[in-house]
Amino acid sequence: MSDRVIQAEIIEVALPLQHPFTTGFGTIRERSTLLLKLTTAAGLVGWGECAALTEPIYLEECISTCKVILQQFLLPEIIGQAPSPSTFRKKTARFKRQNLAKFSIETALWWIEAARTNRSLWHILGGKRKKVKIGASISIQPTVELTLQKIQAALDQGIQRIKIKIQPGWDLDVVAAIRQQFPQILLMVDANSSYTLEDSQHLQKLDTYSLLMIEQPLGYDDIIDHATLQKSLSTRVCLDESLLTIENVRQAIELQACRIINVKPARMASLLTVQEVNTLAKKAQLPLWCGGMLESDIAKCANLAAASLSEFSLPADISPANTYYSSAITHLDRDCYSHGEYTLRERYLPEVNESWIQAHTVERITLLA
Ligand code: OSB
Ligand code: MG
Repeated sequence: MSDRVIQAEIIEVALPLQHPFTTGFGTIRERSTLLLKLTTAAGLVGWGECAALTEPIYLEECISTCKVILQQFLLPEIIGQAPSPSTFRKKTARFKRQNLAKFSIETALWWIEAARTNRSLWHILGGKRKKVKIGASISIQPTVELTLQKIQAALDQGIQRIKIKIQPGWDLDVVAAIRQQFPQILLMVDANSSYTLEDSQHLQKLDTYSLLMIEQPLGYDDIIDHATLQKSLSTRVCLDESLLTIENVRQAIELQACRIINVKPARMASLLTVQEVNTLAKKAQLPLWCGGMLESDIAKCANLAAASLSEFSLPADISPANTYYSSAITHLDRDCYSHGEYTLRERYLPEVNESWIQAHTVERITLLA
């Protein structure tokens, strides 16, 4: 690409979250997200999204730190230039982590390339899957009864895998109740780092419920204790928070710290890294699936691209917008979603509703070449 980026806009938008979302790391009451709009000299536009939450409770990045990192360090590397995603990854490798912020720019660069060639993000990434099945991620509810109702509602909408959030005090009883009412469903739990190795015996009790996996039970930056825990469980451990780089993934595989991986493209900083994870997972015969962060449609397009790769065999946390929000930025769901799955066409980029963005904007920062 020789078409230079001449303008970058960081747009903080308040997403219309319908219900608080409670997990082992805390409660998300309001969800803002950072959208990134890049414009080239030829007038092409690329959209990206930084999935950081308002507070640094999932990983260390949050909306306010990402604004600073984008303005001071990452965007100056591309403004006035025409980098490819791989040049961008190389140029910014010296900045430690900042994966969610980096990913927003990389997505926008892929988006520009998709717009230039009139293809979809998943098509330019080389994904072969034509359909992506989705699962539901059900946050910690006030009661078991409400959890059962939410699961029934998701199943009624064609969703084929249920994930519930667990934490100490909200685990065995709720799982037992779900299994009693829904003996056959694909069921998994996500602890978001709320246990320690001392809870091993307690977590072993989950082994009797035929769970698809237990996601991130231990420390958010741990691999070693997860390897110890995995040896004591028949349920597969899945890592999320701990895997930020291709080296993390290789080490987790070598240490047998997990038997499934939740790939969040934003957490890995790059769709190129996601491709590399796909290659490693294929060699190790480790199933992958695409996770989510309550993102808007912009990030969902990048996540769908990841989920189209060969090893992403399990349902994704890529929910239709109305699962969490009262309205959406594009018509992605109308165009591609039906009854528990997305259909991936070769030529499709959603049109971004800029008046929706305008109406939900909290702050807009413009950088010019
Ligand atoms: O751990 O997968 C997680 C949401 C925010 C932060 C972390 C996680 C989640 C979810 C929601 O589980 C998944 C989704 O976007 O549907
Ligand atoms: Mg998770």
